[in-house]
Amino acid sequence: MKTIWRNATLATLADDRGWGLLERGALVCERDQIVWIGADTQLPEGLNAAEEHDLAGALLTPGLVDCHTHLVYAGDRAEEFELRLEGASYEEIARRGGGIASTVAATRAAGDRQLHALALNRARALLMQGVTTLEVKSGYGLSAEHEARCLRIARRLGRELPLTVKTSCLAAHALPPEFAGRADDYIDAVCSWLPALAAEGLVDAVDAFCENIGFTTEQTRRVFETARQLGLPVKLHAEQLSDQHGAAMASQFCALSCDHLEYLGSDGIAAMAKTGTVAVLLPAAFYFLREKTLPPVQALRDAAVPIALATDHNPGSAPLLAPLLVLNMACTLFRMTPEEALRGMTLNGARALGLGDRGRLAVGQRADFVAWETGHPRDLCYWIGRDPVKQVISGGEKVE
Ligand code: DI6
Ligand code: FE
Repeated sequence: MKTIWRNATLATLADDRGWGLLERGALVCERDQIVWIGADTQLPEGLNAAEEHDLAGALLTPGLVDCHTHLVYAGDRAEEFELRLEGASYEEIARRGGGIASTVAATRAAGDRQLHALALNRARALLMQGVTTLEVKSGYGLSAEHEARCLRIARRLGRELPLTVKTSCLAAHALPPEFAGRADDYIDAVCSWLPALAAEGLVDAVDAFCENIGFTTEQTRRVFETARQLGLPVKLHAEQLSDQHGAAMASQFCALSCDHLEYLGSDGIAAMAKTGTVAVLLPAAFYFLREKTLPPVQALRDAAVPIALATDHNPGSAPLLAPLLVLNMACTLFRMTPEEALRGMTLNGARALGLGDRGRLAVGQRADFVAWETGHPRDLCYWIGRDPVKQVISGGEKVE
């Protein structure tokens, strides 16, 4: 069954550079694939399409790929946000049971239905804003049982909503209270949980938080060795608050991506360039934590490291469900060009998830795209708080 989408300005991102603009363009889909793309006037005859949609001059881009989110959690940290503005330090808040630990406690205490409903609402909000591929991390369960529960919920989202969900196991996110003072024992435990989680099909990639306040490079390496034995790809929260040389270590495991990277040094950049590891930048966390050190965008460009962008949605450092705002922040805060920003949340976001079948409008690509009520793709990075989505199309079908 073929479907025609016509009378649109296509931003294909099909070439290495440029928007790949095609005015008065059209595309033809068969099931969940793009099978033809070109000028509206050149649509092949006798297509015998089941449906034809006139997009009335809308802009058409690839569906957005949000390649880094922590979507499954209960509770929020608004009180902590307020306390900090009233002068409380991060340590004081942690001593009162705040920080990641409070989200872990709230997540463990939440019922299955509630935890699922919360995540489903968040995923739906992203979908309605153009996200057709979504990565979801665990990392607020921090026990075999609770990590599995969070990953099962993430999987369910992909079955219940018309979007693709890729899961990452981030059990090595923080030290749970029952392992206080025993980080190495906790890493042993994480390594022992991974085979069963993988066998249940819950893990598309393994992630870790390599940081002063997270896990050391050596502890992270042990988690990655287990991932490698299981044939699972890895990604890493690296160099967010300090340079731990995590990106260089992760590159030894041919990591799909290294994420955050404000403190990334030249060793990490060279290593990532060699292995084709994607740099995932997260301007919302940079903004919310009021970071001062910028990620080395120009050095990443110079080394031809692909740059992706994501929301990093989480209750502690990025409580936002606004993908286009992230594009704007990447331009204003990181001085990325609008084209780099959109490529970052489409093509390069897909690469960060190991997906080569999406992120561009081209024959053979998955039929995930968004029709926007605007004339030029740079507009998506420019307006703040406007909702230009006209229609989301996922796997060749309209999202209602
Ligand atoms: N880096 C972050 O910014 C989030 N996790 C991480 O590894 C913060 C998570 C939180 O504060 O709940
Ligand atoms: Fe994160």
